[in-house]
Amino acid sequence: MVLLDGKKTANDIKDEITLEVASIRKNGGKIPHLAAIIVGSDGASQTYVASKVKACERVGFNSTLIDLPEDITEEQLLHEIEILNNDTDIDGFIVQLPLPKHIDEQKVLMLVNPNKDVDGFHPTNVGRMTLDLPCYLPATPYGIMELLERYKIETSGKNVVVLGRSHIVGRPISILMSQKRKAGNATVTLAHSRTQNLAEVTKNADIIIAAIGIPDFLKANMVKKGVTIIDVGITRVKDASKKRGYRLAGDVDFEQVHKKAAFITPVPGGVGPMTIAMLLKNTLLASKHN
Ligand code: L34
Repeated sequence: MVLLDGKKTANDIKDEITLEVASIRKNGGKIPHLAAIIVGSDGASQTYVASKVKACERVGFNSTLIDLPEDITEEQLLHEIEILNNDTDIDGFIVQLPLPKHIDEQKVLMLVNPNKDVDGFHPTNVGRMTLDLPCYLPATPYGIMELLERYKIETSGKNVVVLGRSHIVGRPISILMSQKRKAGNATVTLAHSRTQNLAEVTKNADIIIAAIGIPDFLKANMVKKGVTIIDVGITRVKDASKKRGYRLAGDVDFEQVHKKAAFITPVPGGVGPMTIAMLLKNTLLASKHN
């Protein structure tokens, strides 16, 4: 079993970006600038956004954090987005999800200028991705592709089963891995809550990407020997024995499944750090284009 070390791979990518930023700086170019909007005080979201800001500092990017209260109106949030769209120093920005229930997520994401949409969530970028056109790829799927590529895991002609059809992971990764591209050319099955005989489907998979948000869902009897496992799940589960009062649980029962896997990502230290590294990559791209 080989552990797919997302933390190390993300650090390698950050080192590559750091070198590029140093050379941009030396040549008097524009320093990439990422902005992040966070609404409310959800603990996990605060942690992820703080990591994004810290990652910017590490590679030498400028960053701006816009921390808005839970009860902000949709109109006020839309106004903040317009400000970022019009700020010529900001190369790219994200609106951390989820948003409070009273705010229409699609309305918010659709207002983001597609050229600054480094999360790749705007319909223009989703459409361009689907049509194999240049675009910003959503960071988590992009991170998964990069991890598969850097560990030289064969995907061409392989059976890939994606668990979950979310807009930010399941749907886009199923599209990307079916495309003619690096870490692509796979035969993809997108399984979800209505899938029947799921264990039969997953047992046939060479690669399983689990992104449903149910702790320890994937068990050893659902996979074949030699499978590659990408665990996207990251749920905070109450655990009184931990200092923080919770543990981080993936969608995969790691203790069982790792014994049958050829490659597997840990949680934490797998897909999470890759998400952040690829956001930086998109921001660098944006700063070159804009
Ligand atoms: N707009 N919303 C927008 N863009 C995104 O790309 C995200 N996502 C997901 C949630 N909402 C979003 C993230 O940033 C998930 N996500 C994310 C980012 C980083 C990490 C996990 C999820 C991460 O750093 N995980 C660490 C552990 C962090 C902890 O201690 O909680 C890990 O090692 O997995």
